[in-house]
Amino acid sequence: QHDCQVSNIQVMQNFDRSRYTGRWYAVAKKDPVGLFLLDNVVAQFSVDESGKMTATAHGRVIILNNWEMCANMFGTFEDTPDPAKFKMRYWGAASYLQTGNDDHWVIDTDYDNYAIHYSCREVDLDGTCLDGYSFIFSRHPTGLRPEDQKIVTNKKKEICFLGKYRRVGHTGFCEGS
Ligand code: FEN
Repeated sequence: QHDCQVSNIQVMQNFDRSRYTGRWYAVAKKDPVGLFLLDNVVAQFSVDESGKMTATAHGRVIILNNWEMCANMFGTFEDTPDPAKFKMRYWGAASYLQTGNDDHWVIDTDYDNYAIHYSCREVDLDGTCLDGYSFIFSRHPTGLRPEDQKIVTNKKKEICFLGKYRRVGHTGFCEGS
């Protein structure tokens, strides 16, 4: 499972969505092609009374005329036969924000410290990912614990995104939004 085939990527076994709820700070991200969130990305996952997963996320964006904004995004998740693989519909609170329908896979998490998310938007003819994005999340705004860093590095390798991540800064720009 190191051939970079999207169909061979291993996801979290026995994913427990209720343990995944709450606040996650993005500490690193691999960007997709096109518009995205720049930094200050924080996600909040919930599970409603019927068991459906939903999430909100915010992050800094720069819109036309170099205007800095905080993008407030919403996502609803459709279950699939694999408990760690979802389809996510997302949209923004503001009309200029893009909407979409992406895969949302949880690659690995210990629920209490780190999580690795993966989304491939376009699979190439050879079965590898041509356009995708990924977030490394931490429960701690200060970043990953040293003991989680090697786990995360290994998973970045397995999903073939090693070397494609950028640190996500947290300056408080989106605090209270
Ligand atoms: C995720 C998990 C929690 C819920 C959600 C997530 C995904 C968020 C996405 C955000 C996309 C943002 C875009 C911004 C945009 C995985 C964290 C929902 C996929 C597309 C601009 C920038 C500049 C401009 C217009 C719009 O549209 N940005 O002029």
